[in-house]
Amino acid sequence: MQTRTSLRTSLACLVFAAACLTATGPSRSLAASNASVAVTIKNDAFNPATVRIPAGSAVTFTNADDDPHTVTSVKRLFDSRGLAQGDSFRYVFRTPGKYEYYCKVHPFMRGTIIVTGARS
Ligand SMILES: [Cu+2]
Repeated sequence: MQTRTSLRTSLACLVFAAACLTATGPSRSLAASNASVAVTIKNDAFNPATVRIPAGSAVTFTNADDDPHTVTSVKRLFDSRGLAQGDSFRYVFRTPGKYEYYCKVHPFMRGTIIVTGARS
């Protein structure tokens, strides 16, 4: 019984050490590329209106209004189509650049995603 407990303790230490190594190791850029950012659509506005993310990140837009909204790229790179209240649209931005978008129902609603290059 005592042996089993100490084995479990050392196992926990191993897992913990592995977690630490992962956090501080070369996986930092991997974590960045897996980043996920949330934009909330509320009171006829995208919040935050400007988001800055490293390439490869996903942005999830969620409509919190009871009005329908869309998340539509000015350059037609993506289009959520109509989002009802509670609906989400997720898009992965793989290429650095400036992505402007708006809502087709309310064209005054505007937002920008700035995608930066991979960190060095
Ligand atoms: Cu709208």
